[in-house]
Amino acid sequence: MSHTVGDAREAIAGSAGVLVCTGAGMSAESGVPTFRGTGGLWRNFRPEELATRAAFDRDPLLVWEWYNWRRRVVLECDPHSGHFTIARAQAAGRARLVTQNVDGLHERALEEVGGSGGADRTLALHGSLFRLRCSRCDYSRRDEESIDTTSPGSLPECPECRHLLRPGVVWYGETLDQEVLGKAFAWATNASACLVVGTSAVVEPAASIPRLVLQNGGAVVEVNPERTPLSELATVVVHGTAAELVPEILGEEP
Ligand code: BJW
Ligand code: ZN
Repeated sequence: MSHTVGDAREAIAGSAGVLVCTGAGMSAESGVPTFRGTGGLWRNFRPEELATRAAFDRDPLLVWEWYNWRRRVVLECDPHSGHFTIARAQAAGRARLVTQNVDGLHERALEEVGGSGGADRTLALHGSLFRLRCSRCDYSRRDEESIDTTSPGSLPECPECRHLLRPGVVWYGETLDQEVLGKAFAWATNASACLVVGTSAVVEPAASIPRLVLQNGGAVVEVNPERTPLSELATVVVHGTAAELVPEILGEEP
């Protein structure tokens, strides 16, 4: 069943705050390819073939080439009106954000709206494209520079233990940061309204977050041009895109 923007606004309006959950579709209109859409392939590899520890151990150069390309693509993209609407709601204390995205566009939108109080209202479940971390020890750092992928020997090394640095993201089969995940589950348990934008809702444990909201009596509004496994459970489903619908649903003006 599909609903109207009015239904969505109403489901969220009665709530003191809203939990916003976003996936790759949130950034599609900024120009960032999604994972499972048509633009998700790089050199004919599926993300599941590259976003794993086994792929990195087998061929770190190939995996770094993919991440280098993605970092370059993202650095040329900008947040859109949907990111800014969410950022303003965070800065005003009206929204908390849990994102699966590693592109940093939410964080950039929040900075641009001057939302210093909003940073503790953002959880990035799957890490960041712009963080490097050691494949062996706890070392990590922020980094936006291009990675030298000329040869395996040119890849970045850990200054502490000399093992390879890897992208600071969560790959398939890896556990999420337990503190971050625990906080996300706590926010979901206490949320009376949740807006889910641009996720295929298949990757766990992120996909469980809106289900937890529903189990605790909260309303879930889904925004997506396509149906997902969440669609049959959600309170309100609005078909359309993030840049078009998020400002209409979450914006201050009706
Ligand atoms: C628009 C739009 C527009 C388009 N506007 N919308 C329980 C059951 C079954 C399996 C598992 C399970 N628990 C764990 C697993 C295994 C696995 C998993 O979930 N697999 C499923 C595929 C079945 N999960 C894990 O491995 C997780 N780890 C874990 O649970 O550890 C414990 C454990 C380990 C081992 C076994 C069991 C437990 C970790 C998951 C980490 C995911 N990592 C990635 C890569 C991150 C790094 C990187 O970016 O390189 O995260 S995978 C990729 O998928 C990325 C994304 O964040 C994530 C979700 O994708 P998302 O955001 O939903 O994007 P898409 O492309 O799928 O969808 C886009 C949507 O947007 C579509 O619906 C479009 O229609 C829509 N859209 N344009 C609005 N303009
Ligand atoms: Zn190290």
